Amino acid sequence: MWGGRRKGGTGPQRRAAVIGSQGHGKSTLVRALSEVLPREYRQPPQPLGQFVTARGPYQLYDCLDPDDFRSRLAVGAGQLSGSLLVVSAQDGPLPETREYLAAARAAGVARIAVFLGMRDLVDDVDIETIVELEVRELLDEMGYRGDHCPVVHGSALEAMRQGRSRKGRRDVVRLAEALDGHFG
Ligand SMILES: Nc1nc2c(ncn2[C@@H]2O[C@H](COP(=O)(O)OP(=O)(O)O)[C@@H](O)[C@H]2O)c(=O)[nH]1
Ligand SMILES: [Mg+2]
Repeated sequence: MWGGRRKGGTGPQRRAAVIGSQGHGKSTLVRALSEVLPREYRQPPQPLGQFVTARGPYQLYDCLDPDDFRSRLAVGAGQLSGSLLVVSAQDGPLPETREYLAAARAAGVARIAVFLGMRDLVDDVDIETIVELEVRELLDEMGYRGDHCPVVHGSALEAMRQGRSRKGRRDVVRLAEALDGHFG
């Protein structure tokens, strides 16, 4: 009925905080995941921030700023499977990116997955490669093993604009697969 080719899993719910500098596309990515994945994984439409992957359901928490993240961590860091770090490929990591990672590290968040977004605004693939290296270096510096964290490139806006096209869906599905692989 829902048309997708993939089957949603029935494992336990995973929870992840969506972190990253203001304006880097966190809320847009949350919308794209909630919109694209139910169609892909043959699930009924889901509320904003929820979707189902091959392994099972997800609940995302879209953080407003590092203080909001810290207050969420204070009440439930142990309940998080990990954090999804959003970095604009156009701007690269900013001081607020670092502040979020420091807060995650301090609260004992074990796993970080990265979405390197806004690919549609970058016309030079070398820029994307350099920004990915910068993000991995920052992760290392902040105590996460940068070379072990998945980094998925894409554009949340394109995924929604082209929600029914293969190209638009591909990166969002890859991100879902990376979350399954990294967060368990
Ligand atoms: N071109 C482009 N714009 C984007 C993309 N993702 C988000 N934006 C825009 O960037 C701005 C900030 O996005 P938002 O999701 O609110 O960022 P947040 O502050 O991290 O939640 C908004 O105007 C979005 O429409 C993208 O992939 N491509
Ligand atoms: Mg936002």
